[in-house]
Amino acid sequence: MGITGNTFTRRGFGAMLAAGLLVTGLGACANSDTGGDAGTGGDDKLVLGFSQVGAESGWRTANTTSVKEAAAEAGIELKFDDAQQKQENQIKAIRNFIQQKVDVIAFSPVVESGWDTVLKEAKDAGIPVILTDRAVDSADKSLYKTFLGSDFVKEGRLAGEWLVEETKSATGPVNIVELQGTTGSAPANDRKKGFGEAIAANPNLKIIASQSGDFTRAGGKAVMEQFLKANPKIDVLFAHNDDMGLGALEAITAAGKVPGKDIKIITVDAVKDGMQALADGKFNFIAECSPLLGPQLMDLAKKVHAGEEVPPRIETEETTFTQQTAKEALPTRKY
Ligand code: GZL
Repeated sequence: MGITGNTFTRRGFGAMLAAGLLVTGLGACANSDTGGDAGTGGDDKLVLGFSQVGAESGWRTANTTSVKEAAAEAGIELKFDDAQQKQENQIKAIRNFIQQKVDVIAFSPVVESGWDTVLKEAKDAGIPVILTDRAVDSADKSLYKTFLGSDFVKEGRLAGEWLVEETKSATGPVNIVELQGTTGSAPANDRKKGFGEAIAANPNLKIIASQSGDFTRAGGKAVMEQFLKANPKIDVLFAHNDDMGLGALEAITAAGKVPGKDIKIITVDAVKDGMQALADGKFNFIAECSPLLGPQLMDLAKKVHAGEEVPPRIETEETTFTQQTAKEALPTRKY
């Protein structure tokens, strides 16, 4: 049966893996003795291997909670791995899931490229793969069954469109600095694309600096400190997620500037801390990116395991928030 329903992080992974492989080996024999399908738990539970990006942001924490709670609710045995934002750890975890003969593999690819080899291994092992949250750039669409997540280009575009409207009466240059997400990741690539296309509508809007803060608060603070030192006139910050925006708040305040007024701040996600900053007037606009993918993922896992056809792409419903609508939404916010 293998490591049943336990979650394990990278730190304890080695010992757990050794123990797990031993138990799995025995379990596999037991499974083959019982004639059960490879990978199904002793009580015929669907076994889902999930490789998570890491724990880099409030969004990721909420996403992990959604996946774990939904697996428990669905009676699915979840094998969960935290890759600590390293692609090599995700590849190792996927290979471990293949070795354990799980029924379905799902993962949020930390970056878009470099997955074809391991996804081919899963396909050759007859294990269907579901992409959640982030996408891959594989040309071979047969390597995974479906993608469940957001339209990141749209999120960037909505952020840019708000700024175009907000600055339509500007008579001079509006200097923008951009905190990008993890280099090479789908959300970073696509949010940058959508935002850049939208602000082209107003020639006064100029991105004067753009650098990755890796989706973390510490990264956002460190890069914003550099931006502030190098650029005397910054009018707007576009951060690819709330957490980098929250880190940047510290740098902006330390530089004696008023966030939300001297420097307008636009972010993506709409997690609770970001919504609080928006309601408090420190942020100016947030494009939502829902982390609550767990229930849909479990439904998809059951369908692909049963061999049912599923749509190639399933996008989540999302909205945007201003300072006023954030105040209204906060009391009932789920994450
Ligand atoms: C987006 C997700 C991003 C979030 C960040 O779907 O991949 O990663 O926007 C998170 O907060 O770190």
